[in-house]
Amino acid sequence: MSQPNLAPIPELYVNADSAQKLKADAGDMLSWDLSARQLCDLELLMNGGFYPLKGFLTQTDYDGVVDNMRLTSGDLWPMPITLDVSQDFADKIEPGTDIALRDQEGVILAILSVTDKWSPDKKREAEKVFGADDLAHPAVNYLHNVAGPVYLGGPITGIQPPTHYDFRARRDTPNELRAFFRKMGWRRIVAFQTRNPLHRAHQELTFRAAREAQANLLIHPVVGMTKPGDVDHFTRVRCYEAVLDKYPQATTHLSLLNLAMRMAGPREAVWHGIIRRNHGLTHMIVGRDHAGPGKNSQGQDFYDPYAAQELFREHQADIGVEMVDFKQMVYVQERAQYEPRDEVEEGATILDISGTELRRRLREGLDIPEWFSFPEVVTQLRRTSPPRDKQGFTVFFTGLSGSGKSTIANALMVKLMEMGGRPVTLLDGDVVRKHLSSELGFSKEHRDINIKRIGYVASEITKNGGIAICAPIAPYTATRRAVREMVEAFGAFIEVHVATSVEECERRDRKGLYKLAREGKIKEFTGISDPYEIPENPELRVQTEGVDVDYAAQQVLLKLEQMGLIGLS
Ligand code: PPS
Repeated sequence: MSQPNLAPIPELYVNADSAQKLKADAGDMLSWDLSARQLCDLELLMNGGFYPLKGFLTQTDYDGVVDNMRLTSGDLWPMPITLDVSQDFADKIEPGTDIALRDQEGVILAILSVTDKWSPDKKREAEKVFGADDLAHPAVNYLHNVAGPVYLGGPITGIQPPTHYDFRARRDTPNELRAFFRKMGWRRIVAFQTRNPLHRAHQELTFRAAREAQANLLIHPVVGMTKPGDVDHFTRVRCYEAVLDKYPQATTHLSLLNLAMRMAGPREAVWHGIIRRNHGLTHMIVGRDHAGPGKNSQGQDFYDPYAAQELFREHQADIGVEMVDFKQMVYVQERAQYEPRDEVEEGATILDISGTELRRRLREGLDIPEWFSFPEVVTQLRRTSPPRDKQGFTVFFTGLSGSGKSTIANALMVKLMEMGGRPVTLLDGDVVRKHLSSELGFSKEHRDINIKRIGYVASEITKNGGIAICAPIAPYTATRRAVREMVEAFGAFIEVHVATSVEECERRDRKGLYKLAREGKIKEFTGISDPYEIPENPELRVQTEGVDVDYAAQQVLLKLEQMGLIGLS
């Protein structure tokens, strides 16, 4: 196991001449525009990273993977790699059809020869693969709220890899890495999988792990998709590059992996192992709570912290990669060095900074000591994480028509502008409908499009350090959640439920719309003839009955202050 066969691994690409011809043929085929996650999956399918898969899973392979992590061939494979599509698209496809798979710019990357089409039981997939049908799990949320309802399966013919403009020199296919290892004479190589910046403790533990295994080290961070809220990969790669210098020369290599993680803990660890074997690695570091998704909706861990190591150990022979135990390294003040926690005597002073504490210090611009991280890494993190009161954010008001959203939103906007510092944009329901969504009506589908447009604009404003104030009705929980995710990739999202009752809105009837709705002259009117799903956990709920607007706006300001988003500076 520890002497790898570094011969090339099969890829799914055709040669350049055939690719040219296929590309021309594919122009006439029905085509599917791949999502960001599907694009990551396709790249690893085509370049052999997902060997032995030859395409998106067929239904029988899918069933085997979901039930017992086995393909019909008997090979171990823990993660469903499926092509989810919309019902509309699926209705146009019959097994036997070839479809063109395109990237987000429309470039044809591959052809999928569809052999299978089915509507999966998503609840079963969630329970079996991710351990619970709980939306707090990012992959379960993706499964229910992002992925399409129908899966297409079949073999892939690869035409060209997706193009990456960033960090090209640091991206390697499995065969490129294998060639590199052959050239360098590396035969025992430990992989370190990560989605976080590396600090001194990580550098120490990876270095030790490689030395103990008498192996070289490959820092193999995921740059495809990681857990929502993670540090973006641009920042992380700059951090990894800074840490690379801290290893003895020519022992360690950095390569970026365009994987879309699922945060599936034990199954994910096994999957990561197989992917590393395909990249020519012999060992992999598996730590406590490997690829853990955090807490479930009951506030408990999704997986036992050692379940990933256990499952990996159980399948180690099939994976073909040896697990290297993760030694927790701690800083011992008396000796001013890192040591494995289990070797430190009682009474010694151990220093540590948790992830939460680190984020707090970055947010508040506080000191991050050199024993904890390398100054170059801290500089990079500070560049992308300015203190909270300098970051962009979105305040998202939701409530019935006439509940007072726009009035409070306007008051809030003026108060924030008075404070200065960041640009403020108000995306009011009526204004958005006039300028961005004038062609839309009030069906569920149209409302969702409208809200997602608002979410997109708000996320761009947030990304660029501004304040977006949104004030649509936004009656559906799932759509509000989708907007939250879009925004939270770049900054804070504060959902404010303006909780005026329908009776009170109707009594006020400022625009005379409730009267018309009662008379049936306006159809699908929220609260009267159309649903409004009350937010369960908004950051703030404001009452407007018997309260003046100034007070309501003040409550929002206090909340923003409490969250550190506005301050005295
Ligand atoms: S949604 O559901 O979020 O897309 O709605 P939104 O864009 O915020 O709606 C903006 C205003 O449209 C008026 N209006 C209606 N509201 C609800 N249902 C129906 N059928 C409807 N038809 C027109 C209403 O005045 C909303 O403005 P506000 O500011 O909420 O009173």
